[in-house]
Amino acid sequence: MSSEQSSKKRVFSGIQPTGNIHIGNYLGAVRNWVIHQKEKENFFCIVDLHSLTVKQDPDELRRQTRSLAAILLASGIDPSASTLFIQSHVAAHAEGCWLLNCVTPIGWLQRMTQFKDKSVQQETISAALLDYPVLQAADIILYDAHEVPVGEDQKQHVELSRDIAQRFNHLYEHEFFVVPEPVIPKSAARVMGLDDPTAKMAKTYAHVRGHAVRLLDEPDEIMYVFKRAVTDSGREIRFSDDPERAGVNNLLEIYKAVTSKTPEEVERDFADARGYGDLKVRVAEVVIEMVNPIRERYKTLMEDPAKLDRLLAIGAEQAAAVSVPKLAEMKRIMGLVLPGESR
Ligand code: AQP
Repeated sequence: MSSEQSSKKRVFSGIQPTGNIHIGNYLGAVRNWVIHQKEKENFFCIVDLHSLTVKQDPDELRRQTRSLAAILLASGIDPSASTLFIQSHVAAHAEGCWLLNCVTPIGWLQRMTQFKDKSVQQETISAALLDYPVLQAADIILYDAHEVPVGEDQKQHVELSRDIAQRFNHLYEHEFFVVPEPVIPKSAARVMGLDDPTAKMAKTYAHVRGHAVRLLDEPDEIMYVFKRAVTDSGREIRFSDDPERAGVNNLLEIYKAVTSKTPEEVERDFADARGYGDLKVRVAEVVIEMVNPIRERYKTLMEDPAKLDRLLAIGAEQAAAVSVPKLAEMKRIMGLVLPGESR
């Protein structure tokens, strides 16, 4: 590692290779990874082990894992500035999770909102669904990450990672883990469903036409989905926290995030709009302009799967070079005998 790299803040963030990546994932997380990657030392992880917490079709999971790698690269993740890798390629994550399980009170996990939400959707709740945030804590703290750029829905999990890191440090009387901070964007931290602006846009429902704009959607589809977006019976195009006006607010938030304008500039842009129909078309246009080059680069990247695999193998090696020694030291602190250790 160069001295310039080592003085940079370390960043870790992950994304699951399941469902269709949508503009919420992009604006809430991935785009911010890309924008700040040159200023930081970054580890971006395709968290396939997290995907297994609910049942997956094995062939589909394999296909989506490689496809997500191509989407992230097409979105601007630069392998010379960021380490991009697949979680299951670095066994330290799963082992670290086990060790952290031993210091995590179960009540902390039972309180997690996502566990409560997702467990009601399952016939059988896997132990892994409850344990998910401990694996996430291992993902983050094995890299001594200072910052975790995520959408608002992941804030609670990152805060739990902080609690787990602090608990380990306290129990073993050692400032061993860096205590990470969630970094939530000012715009688009919680993009809402276009068919239901009271619920978060979610990968699980991205196959339902009208719910989400997926990053690989063609322009016609994007226009169609925006034109059908749920709004209200009014005409006023202004930001608002009135739940009745959540649909218009969501469209304005998306426009604000895509164009990086201030709320005042956004409202000024729509001062001459002829009703919500006009608003929807204009928001669709800026989103189409944003995703078109990503979709084109994605197609090119998918033509060479061997190259993608090579990049991911290099990423896994770079990630292991950081997390494997950290795991070994963690084991030593906890009293495990390391292989070949004679004392
Ligand atoms: N609607 C959203 N708005 C802003 N950010 C979002 N993120 C997810 N949804 C939104 C952020 O995207 C990153 C990757 O998310 P993930 O892989 O953990 O995805 P997830 O939470 O499984 O995906 P979804 O889309 O939320 O689907 P569901 O809930 O159906 O599983 C994270 O940083 C997340 O905050």
